[in-house]
Amino acid sequence: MKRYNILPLLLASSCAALHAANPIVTDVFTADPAALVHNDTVYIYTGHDEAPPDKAGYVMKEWLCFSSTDMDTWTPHGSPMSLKTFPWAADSAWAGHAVERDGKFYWYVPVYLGEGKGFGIGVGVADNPTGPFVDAVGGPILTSDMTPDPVLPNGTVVSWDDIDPAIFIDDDGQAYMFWGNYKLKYVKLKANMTEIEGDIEQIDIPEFTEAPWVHKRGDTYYLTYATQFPERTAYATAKSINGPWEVRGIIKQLAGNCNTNHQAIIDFKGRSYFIYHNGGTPTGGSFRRSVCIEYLNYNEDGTIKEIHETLEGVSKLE
Ligand code: FUB
Repeated sequence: MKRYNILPLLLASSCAALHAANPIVTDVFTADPAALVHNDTVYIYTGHDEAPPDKAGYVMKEWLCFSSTDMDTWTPHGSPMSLKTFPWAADSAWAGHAVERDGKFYWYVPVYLGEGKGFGIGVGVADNPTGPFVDAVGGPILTSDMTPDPVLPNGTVVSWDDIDPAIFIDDDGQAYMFWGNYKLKYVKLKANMTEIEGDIEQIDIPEFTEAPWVHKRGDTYYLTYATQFPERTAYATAKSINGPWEVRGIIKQLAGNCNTNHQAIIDFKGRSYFIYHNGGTPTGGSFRRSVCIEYLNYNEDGTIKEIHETLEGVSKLE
């Protein structure tokens, strides 16, 4: 497989590259992928970067959905959820995560709540994976005042710490929400999936930045996350969802032309996939991102092999 660090230059200099599998969508900017497998179909839920090329900041007002049965052809399903779905949200349709439970689809998203209120997490609900989703609660299920704002070594107060929800449903049916920026937190969800239950716990992961994702393989829990800034992807493992988590190292280096990485991990038809974003289109960048896919492979001892960004991405499934 080809490896690269300067994807935009490669794309700009090669017509063939424009037809490569990565990024998987090139007519709109897609960021912060979450993925869900349902009825032999992969659904990818993304944010929608709409910043103009000269703007150094996110412009994100809605979320997008795409599906595929072969990991190659991606069908767009438009925007099944946006800031308008949550009238109490002020701005910032950032990184969400959709899951299925008892025939309903729940899409958890962080949004900016307004001046002095930081970020909170809302949840949309739908009867099918492509929506349309409606506000399940009529307000956030988690607000910034439920957690202390972390303070960076330089004194900056992280008012945006309540972002990037990742949902994990354990084998016993208990659902958990992990989230955070700078400090990682988790809490149980009630069976209705729209209320938190019990205490919010903090997990001390050195150099945790954001973008948690939890999955399980055998009896091992894997927590992948963005570390440092610009971001690499690292992971930790545990034998219980409540930890302790052992940091296992970096599995993916910096994203091409982008300071964030935001991964999702799924198994589909016998292979594991690592879904992330970079700034890999000719006019892309940190605020104009694009979703890509690579294989995720494990060593025999269960550790994750290093992942490299490629233009080819993954093969079409027959
Ligand atoms: O897209 C906005 C923010 O950038 C997300 O919430 C983070 O994960 C990072 O990708």
